[in-house]
Amino acid sequence: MSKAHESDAKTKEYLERYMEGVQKRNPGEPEFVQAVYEVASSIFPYIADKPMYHEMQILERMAEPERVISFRVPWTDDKGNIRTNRGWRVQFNSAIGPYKGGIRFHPSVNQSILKFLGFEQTFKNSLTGLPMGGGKGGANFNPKGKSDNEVMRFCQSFVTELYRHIGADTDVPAGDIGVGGREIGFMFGQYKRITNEFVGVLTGKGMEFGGSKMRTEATGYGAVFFLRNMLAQHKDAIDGKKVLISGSGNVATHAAEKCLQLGATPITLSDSGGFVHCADGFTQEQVDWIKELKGARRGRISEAADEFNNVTFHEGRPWGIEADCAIPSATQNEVNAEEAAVMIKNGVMAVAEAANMPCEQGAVDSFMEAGTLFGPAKAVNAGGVGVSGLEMSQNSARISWDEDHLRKLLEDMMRDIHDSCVQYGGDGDKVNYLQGSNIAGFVKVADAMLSYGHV
Ligand code: NDP
Ligand code: 2IT
Repeated sequence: MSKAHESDAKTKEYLERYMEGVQKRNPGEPEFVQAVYEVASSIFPYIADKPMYHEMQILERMAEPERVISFRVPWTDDKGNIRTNRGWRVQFNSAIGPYKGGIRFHPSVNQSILKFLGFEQTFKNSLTGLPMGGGKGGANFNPKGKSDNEVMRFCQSFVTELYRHIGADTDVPAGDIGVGGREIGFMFGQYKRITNEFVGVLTGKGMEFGGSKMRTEATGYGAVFFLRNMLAQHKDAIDGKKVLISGSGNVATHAAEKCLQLGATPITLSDSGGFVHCADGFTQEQVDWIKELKGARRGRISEAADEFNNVTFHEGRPWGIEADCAIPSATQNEVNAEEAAVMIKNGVMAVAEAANMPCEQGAVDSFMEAGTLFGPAKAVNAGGVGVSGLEMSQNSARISWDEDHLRKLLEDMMRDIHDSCVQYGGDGDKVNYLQGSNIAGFVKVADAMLSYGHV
């Protein structure tokens, strides 16, 4: 066996042994194990000749959250019934800054999902270049069908426990699925009331109380900037590309909007009931209508097909429609290996993950094997938390920057993240963004952990 083969075999053996340990220590947490595998499979080859990271057990420590807080959230519905949900905050890694990451309200939320999201967030936040650690929180609360007052009472009860664990220099939550401007307002109001402090403890706030311009748009816009940068790196352009988008929430609608601004054609959007297809490409007016439908009106995406003659509704997911690019923007594991094969066959040449871990491992493997340009979530959707970091800076300095300045900072940040991926993943015709983003995110956190000793 040659020296190179021997070392590859050893790396594979280390990875397998490591994953056995992760699996054993986290029973019943498949999403978390999936997220750790995705990162570890890039990092083990990278650290094969860097014994310090092994000796200091950096990857073992990184896969263990610093703290998981789980708590009861009692609230009263409009009929006077007492309801009980479970809330969590996973404070994953504070090596490079206060814990930072969103809060998700969805009936599917559990510890595995929040640990996967908190783990991913650690590397994503590192990629932004800003001093933010990784965290995530949420509750198995279903906001669908609840009145504004019910949502307010839930948010107040949630923060009545959460407030003691967060703080502007400790842990700064934001939105995620099911948590937008309305929920952040209720949570910030309750935090301020309990603590008697007006500080930047949450991001995604309203403009009247310390929010940042461009935060609402940042994730979707940033994802499309990243897609444009991937295409440009490979001597192609986004202009004229037909794009499949899933989801119809904050991320998906702003991704569609930025596609339109850059000359691309978004042809699908979806929700948990199915997808809508517009072969002509959605117009800005249609995207605005869908924003309102899925935002303030809290309706179903199928209603778009009733409203517009050139829009059709279909059950299932949009991945069977022919297109050039795809931006999955709904939720985790929404693209499987079979769907990836269909997309590849149909000519999809670039996939940018705007949701967190939307592609199953089998789908990721298929895209990598087929040579599809594949932008992983931690790089593609980092613009959201990136502008959250800028909201924290503005809050600390008690200033607010104008929209043009923030738009430029977002665009520059997405370019720098792209360049970091190229630096660590780019020795061939095609950049390996998976490897690039994992290694670039890892190095800063790992080196900070090395400096701290055994903590
Ligand atoms: P929203 O709550 O605004 O929208 C979520 C969208 O995804 C809705 O269309 C929803 O449909 C759909 N969806 C949610 N769960 C499922 C499911 N199980 N199956 C099918 N469709 C589903 O969330 P965001 O747009 O904020 O978040 C979307 C993704 O982007 C998530 O993965 C999130 O973690 C990620 N993300 C968000 C950031 C942000 O700044 N908001 C930043 C970085 C990543 P329905 O209405 O039927 O529930
Ligand atoms: O997944 C994510 O990066 C987010 N939901 C945004 C987190 C944030 O703190 O803005």
